[in-house]
Amino acid sequence: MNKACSGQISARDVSERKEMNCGIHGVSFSSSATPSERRLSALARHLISPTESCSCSASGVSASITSSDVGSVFSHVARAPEDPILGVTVAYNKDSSPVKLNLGVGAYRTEEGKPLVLNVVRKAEQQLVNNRSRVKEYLPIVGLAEFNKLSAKLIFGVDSPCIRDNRVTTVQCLSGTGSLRVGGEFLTRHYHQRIIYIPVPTWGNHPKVFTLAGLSVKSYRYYDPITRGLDFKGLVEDLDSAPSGAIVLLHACAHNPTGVDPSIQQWEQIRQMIRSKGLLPFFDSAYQGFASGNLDKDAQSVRMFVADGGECIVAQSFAKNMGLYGERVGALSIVCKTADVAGKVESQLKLVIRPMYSNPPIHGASIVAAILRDRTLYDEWTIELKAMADRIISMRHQLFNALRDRDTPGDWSHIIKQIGMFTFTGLNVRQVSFMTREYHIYMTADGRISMAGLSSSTVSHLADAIHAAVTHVA
Ligand code: KET
Repeated sequence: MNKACSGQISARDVSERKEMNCGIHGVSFSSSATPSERRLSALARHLISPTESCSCSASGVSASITSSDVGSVFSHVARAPEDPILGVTVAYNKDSSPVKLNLGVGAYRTEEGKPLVLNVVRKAEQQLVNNRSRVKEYLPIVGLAEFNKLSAKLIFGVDSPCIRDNRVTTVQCLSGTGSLRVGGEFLTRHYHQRIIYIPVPTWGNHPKVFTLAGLSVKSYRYYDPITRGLDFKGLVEDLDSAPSGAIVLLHACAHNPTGVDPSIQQWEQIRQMIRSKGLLPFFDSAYQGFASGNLDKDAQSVRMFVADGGECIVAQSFAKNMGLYGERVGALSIVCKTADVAGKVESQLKLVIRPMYSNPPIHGASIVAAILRDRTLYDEWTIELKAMADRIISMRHQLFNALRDRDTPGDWSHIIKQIGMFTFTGLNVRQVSFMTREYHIYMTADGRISMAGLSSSTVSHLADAIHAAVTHVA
């Protein structure tokens, strides 16, 4: 079956396909095109991309017209493939096997394999319900003011110079994805350079979000599959040859999907290079607290770029670290040189948001604000967050030990070296589909597994599957 039809796209495919989908070759926009022309053109390419709009009937992906379609003005609409990450859950839900295991989406599960609502979230929600003075009025376009202030303090630090000098604007957005999209659209409208560099590999939605926001996506080397570590030399070379002013997307911590982060010394070198070349850093912070278990430590990369007085952009998500996935709560911060510029930037962010979704939802932001404002709840949150991070680390050790006990061919030490929610196993697309077919284990086709979906009772099943895959499938 065509991989694209199954929604399974490997890291290699992603890097090969970047030329088609991400504006690397031949699809760069001419600088004279208007933002809306660029967006429309990007959207058209996105929709007709040959690998994504295939017509193989075996997979049910077909543009052919059946009798019941006749007469519909939409009969020409081709069935789109499932999302490479969220589609894994769709396939998992259809599987009736009692041993099935979903290690696809990055969503935390308990030892019992159940989704977790943090205790502190339940307490905050109870407070909200008990408070009869709360109403359901629209929030302002930029969201809940207190949430914005507290989110900025969380990522930049309570004593951050950018907060003290009032030169950061923070707006509540629809989780991490919405923050990236609003940031992308703002840059398309108001920044002189439309090129954004994203790492290879990266979260699969990045190229789509930025392309549809009107930016032209290029890539920089990040991961070395041989060492299963950072390709620092490649990263430096690629950023060094980036045009002046180019935007650089950086994962603040717990890089997805590789689980490989630069060291502090490497971050410092990256910072110096970005500043000396006048590049614009755009941080995606979706896992603050999940890398080390410590919120401040996981914000260090971002804070280095704020401490030097330069400008940067940060998209924050509370999906993972507060377990608020479905509440869609996040924030976009733009750190500027002066308070005056920050004020003007905020006025333009409102013009991006208003026609997009008018204003953000109130509930999730109220939960976050209730937790961040109250010392006791905040402390409870950090304990629960650390427990989630620790359980994931324990899963890494259990899986590593299980493979060692089985004498599984290969070096699996990266399982315990990588950090954050995911292990980038190095399993290829054939081995992944073998594990799904034979063991009912679901994961993304690039070999990424969500360690948060694993528990002590399922480790041996996964280890058996990996062992069989590397032994029998090349
Ligand atoms: N950035 C990164 C790096 C990321 O991994 C995710 C989600 C997001 C942003 C967006 O999260 P949001 O829920 O919009 O706050 N990643 C997981 C879920 C997904 O793909 O939507 C994942 O990789 O499984």
